[in-house]
Amino acid sequence: MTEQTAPKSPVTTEQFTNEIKEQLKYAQGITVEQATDADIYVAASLAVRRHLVDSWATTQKDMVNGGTKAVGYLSAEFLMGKQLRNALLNLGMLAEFDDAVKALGHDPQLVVDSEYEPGLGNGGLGRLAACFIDSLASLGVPAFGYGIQYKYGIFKQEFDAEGKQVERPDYWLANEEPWGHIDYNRSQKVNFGGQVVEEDGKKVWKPAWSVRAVPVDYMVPGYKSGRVNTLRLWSAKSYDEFDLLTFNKSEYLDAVKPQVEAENISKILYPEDSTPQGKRLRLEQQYFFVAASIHDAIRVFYPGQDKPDLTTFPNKITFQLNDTHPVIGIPELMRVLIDEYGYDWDTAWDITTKTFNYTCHTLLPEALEVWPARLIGELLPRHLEIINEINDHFLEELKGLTRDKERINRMRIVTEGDDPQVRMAYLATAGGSHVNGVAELHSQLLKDVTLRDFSDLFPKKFTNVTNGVTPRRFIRLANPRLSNLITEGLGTDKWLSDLDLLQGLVPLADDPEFVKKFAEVKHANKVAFANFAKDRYGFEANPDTMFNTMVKRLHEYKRQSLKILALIARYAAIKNGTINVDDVLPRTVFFGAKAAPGYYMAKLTIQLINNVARVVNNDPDVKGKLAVHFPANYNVRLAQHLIPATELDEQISQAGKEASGTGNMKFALNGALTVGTLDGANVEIREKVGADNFFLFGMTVDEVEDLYEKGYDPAKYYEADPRLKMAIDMISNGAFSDGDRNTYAPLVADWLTKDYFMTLADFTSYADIQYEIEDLYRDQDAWNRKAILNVANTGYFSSDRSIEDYLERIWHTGPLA
Ligand code: 26W
Repeated sequence: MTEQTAPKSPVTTEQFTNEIKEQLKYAQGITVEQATDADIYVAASLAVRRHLVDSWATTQKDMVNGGTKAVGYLSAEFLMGKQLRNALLNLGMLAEFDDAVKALGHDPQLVVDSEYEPGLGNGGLGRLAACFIDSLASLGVPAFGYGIQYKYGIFKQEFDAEGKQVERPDYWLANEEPWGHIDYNRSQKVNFGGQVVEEDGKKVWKPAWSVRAVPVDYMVPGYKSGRVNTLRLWSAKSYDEFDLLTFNKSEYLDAVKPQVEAENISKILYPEDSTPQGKRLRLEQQYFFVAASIHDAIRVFYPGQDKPDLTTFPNKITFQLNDTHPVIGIPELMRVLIDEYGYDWDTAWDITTKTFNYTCHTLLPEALEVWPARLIGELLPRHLEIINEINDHFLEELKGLTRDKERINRMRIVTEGDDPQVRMAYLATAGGSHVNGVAELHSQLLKDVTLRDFSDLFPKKFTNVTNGVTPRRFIRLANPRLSNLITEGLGTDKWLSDLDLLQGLVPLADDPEFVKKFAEVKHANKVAFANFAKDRYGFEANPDTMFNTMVKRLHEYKRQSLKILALIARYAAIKNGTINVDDVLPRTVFFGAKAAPGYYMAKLTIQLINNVARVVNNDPDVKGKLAVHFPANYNVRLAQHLIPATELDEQISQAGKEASGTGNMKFALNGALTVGTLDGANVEIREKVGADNFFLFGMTVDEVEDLYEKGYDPAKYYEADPRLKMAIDMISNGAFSDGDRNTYAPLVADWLTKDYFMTLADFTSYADIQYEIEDLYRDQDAWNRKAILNVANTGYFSSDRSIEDYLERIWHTGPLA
């Protein structure tokens, strides 16, 4: 007997079928006979939404009337993934949906597939925000996600005939979008530019132009909590519909110019992941959504009050800054309190520092945002004044804490000189109560290196919250076969809201019957992925080979090149007989990665991977032994298909560079083994699953540091390992560029002379561990046993646990009564 605690559907199949028909008829004006899959998708979504509305309203009412502090998660990115099945799961309506859609003569899978995935994020940081709002709702904590409804999300990736990345616009809003509710009556005015003048001894900002921020609300249903929170994404609209005066002069394009410019603000998501461009429009975006959100929170929590007592603001809401992107919120709240509500500096500062907290998501120095003061002054002159004043007060405070002048100087929020810069991470650290990193190692490095001066003087501000992922989307929805097996093994489905229960699977790793079932699930997932890939991308993947995956943004520090070099070395070894063909363990390698459009080396690496795939897959000498596939446009949907089918997962960044990683958690929870370095959350994953159940290789953070100090010479490693030499020589000799020796010359030159992330230094240990991996894989029972132990021991990486840590360590609030 298995205990079923999943929510019970509020409707029967028959009722739901009728609701879909109603929507088709009254909202869409379409008959059942005319309806396409996409029409059914819209109708079903609208029908599902109606079942959430009551809980949504109660949640908001209880939030405002009750005494529970809410969380405002401020994030420039929310990478939500598709909505329909997630809502169905949380309502307990998955089966009713399938049956209703079939009754209407459609295939449920095709209906679900017609949803267009909103790509409102770049990668880890955006997806984490989506997992967090799912967990907040599931834990019943009142929360708002606040962000931007970009008209164009992350670009659609295609490959041209040469294997180069081509970016295409992702105009997701050109499709029917039943989830967002646009609420013109709750819009906010956001001002820009102009000057600050003094009137009656008071500073008054006289802005030059304004934009209307219109909220688009998405319901965020909790799993089993009965709560529905709000994701409020702001869309920019112009106030000047158009300028009649200009229009009369029949200069039509000039007439609509202000409108076009205002609406540009929410037009496109910046595709740079880690290298800030310092672009004016990006700062406009940041201020736009943060200013609208702060005003919105005041409206929500002090309804109808002209003179609210904002000293209570930090008891109403706590704002989490998702990286530095929303940090302009700190001077904005100061400005609102001082200029709009008349508080003095100290009171305003007290309220502000109690309200904000900051999460850092990187270790790369170049990823820490720094804005030229000049630019801030042009766009937000009053904010620049306030930032300078914060800087002055802060320097005074520091003088009381230390006599070390150099240290004080290093900690300046605004740098000195002709072209002063505002360091947003420092502003966030000074202007909030807590700073956290996203994995143990990362938080430690923040304290020891990146924000060392701050952690020395304000040790209590610093804490860690290790990332997590939502088990609803990434196990239950992505991997129903494994979910059913887990429920069967544990005798309950409670694990979906208490992921530590997975521990109960530990003894089953030694139960041959369970191991067999687990192996069957994995194989079925591989077959399913092969079918999906054939259908969607047109390639054949053999499910009887090892499925080995590396999916993440393309970045040098993540070291896709380490994987590709090892792969080429293996290919060469098979071809020239260094390894006997019969001894080769058949492997299928999958890559998924987008590169920032301006990131030359990353794009060249993509081209190399595609061309290695072309050569390898067409070479009869390695047929059946080695295959490489690079499906374009890796996104949440592809993740949901590929992760459950993966057996070996790659987390091979240079130690000390990946803040956490969250893909690593998704893979372990879906029963893949990881080959990885001691970096980010890999460290904790390995601790939880046990060193025997994780393939560790490469240098540690300290070893990396030592090698830099000693002076790193990558060419030495090239000479020392013939496998590496062979791989690099093949690339330079044109083996993957039809004989052209120039194509990859920049990559080769970089490896041999700079190799900033020490790919070559880690090559030997990476190539060697492959033998261990393959030996284990030959013993399928032993492999699966370890895979089960990975599933059983990674319940800690539920985003529910991350949110509980935030509640306890940072937010000091909890579920609604
Ligand atoms: C353009 C400026 C910029 C700077 C930094 C854009 C984006 C960033 C992000 C911080 C990059 C990012 O997504 N970081 C990732 O955050 C994940 C969630 O915490 C971690 O798991 C990843 O290790 C980290 O790279």
